Amino acid sequence: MTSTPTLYHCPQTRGGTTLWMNEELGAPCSVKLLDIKKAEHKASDYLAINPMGKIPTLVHDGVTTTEAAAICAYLADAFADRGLAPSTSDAKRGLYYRWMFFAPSCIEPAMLDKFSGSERQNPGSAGHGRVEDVLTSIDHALENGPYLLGDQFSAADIVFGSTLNFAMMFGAFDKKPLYTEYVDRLMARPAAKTSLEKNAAYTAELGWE
Ligand SMILES: N[C@@H](CCC(=O)N[C@@H](CS)C(=O)NCC(=O)O)C(=O)O
Repeated sequence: MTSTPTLYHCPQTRGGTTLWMNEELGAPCSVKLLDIKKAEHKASDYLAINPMGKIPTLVHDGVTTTEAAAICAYLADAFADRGLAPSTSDAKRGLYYRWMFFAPSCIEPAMLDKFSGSERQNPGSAGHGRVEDVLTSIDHALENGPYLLGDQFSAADIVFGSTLNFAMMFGAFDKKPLYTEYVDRLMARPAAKTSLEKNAAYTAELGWE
């Protein structure tokens, strides 16, 4: 590790997932706050590193990583001594990747389908298929808890849990006890609480309240 990673963040965005990840690691990243309400994420200097103009973004040693799941996966490996990812020689690494990437590739689009109330014309051609199959898969992921990897908490829980939490918070998915108990377990973690407190402080700093 040759330099401090910079995490571009804004409260009330998916940046909350990566802020929580940063806290689980002992806050090794320098957080750079962007005000989405002032369109700072669409300024030319930010678009130069992330042409999507979206938050979060991580810059480390001159390399830019975008996508909350990719940032969490990258940070888990960059700070491997914190034990938030199974090692590359551990077969559980497959399970870790599976649920880490299931969140943005299946849970998120299923959540959007539920929001829009629109069924896919051809679920076979959509990567996330049918919403009911995504929900069945979430049950399958959680049934051998307390975490996705059993007893081992990992960065996959941060990504998967944050996405599931959003889906319930915004009313896309029903608050089934299996889901709420899992999310409550995650949110009780000291790092999750600290990230929420920091987000509240950032919100005040931006003058949003
Ligand atoms: N695929 C991205 C999505 C990031 C994203 O959509 N961020 C939203 C906030 S939650 C954003 O920056 N929206 C501002 C915009 O698109 O103008 C990820 O997973 O990180």
